[in-house]
Amino acid sequence: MMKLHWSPRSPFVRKVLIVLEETGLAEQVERVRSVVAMPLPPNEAVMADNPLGKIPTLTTEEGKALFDSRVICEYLDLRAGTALFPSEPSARMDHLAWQALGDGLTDILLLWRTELTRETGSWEAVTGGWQVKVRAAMARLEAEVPGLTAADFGIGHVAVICALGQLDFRWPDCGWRGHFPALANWEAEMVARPSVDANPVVNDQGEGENEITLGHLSF
Ligand SMILES: N[C@@H](CCC(=O)N[C@@H](CS)C(=O)NCC(=O)O)C(=O)O
Repeated sequence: MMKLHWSPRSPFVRKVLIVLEETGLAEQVERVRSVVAMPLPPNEAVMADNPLGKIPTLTTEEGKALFDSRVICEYLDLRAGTALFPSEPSARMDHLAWQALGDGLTDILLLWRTELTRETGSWEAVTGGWQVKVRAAMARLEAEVPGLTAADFGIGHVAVICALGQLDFRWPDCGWRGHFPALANWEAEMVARPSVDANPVVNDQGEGENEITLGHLSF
């Protein structure tokens, strides 16, 4: 069995879970619930497999530890012989670019949330910059919808879905759908896909903690 350090709250783990479903490899992975967060001391069990202490981290049957989500997803795609990372150069670059945009947006959302929980208050100059970048990233995604719609399902779609899922999870009232209607329609189609539907974000800890971020992100 492969082993996956995972959490049902993590957008980057969610990429791997969707890819496991798409590749038919889900049954070959033992999931280990691993709690990590930037303000917490590094998780020793994760550190034993990944010196960066981040999830997802996957260990193969041969004991090789793979990270990060991009590497794990490509490994699973290669192993299964699927084409979530297409080999045709133009389609491949499209998907890698969408993945970079989706992952980059997710990175900002995770950092922002961490900054908002800082006891001494958040660094307004930094969060102000993130606000501008999140708006710009969402506008770019709205413009990418025709391309996303025309392309075969792949890693780019997975990364963008997980970024939007993180936005909904931590900023449920930000109202992005009203500002980016094409993206909202596209996302509604994507969440009906069985691999995505089977892997929603689940908050298994921290009831009520969303209140921390309400009102800080707007479009
Ligand atoms: N680039 C990484 C990012 C992974 C990441 O940031 N994971 C978060 C959880 S969603 C994490 O492990 N945070 C704890 C930390 O950064 O110490 C990937 O694609 O897997």
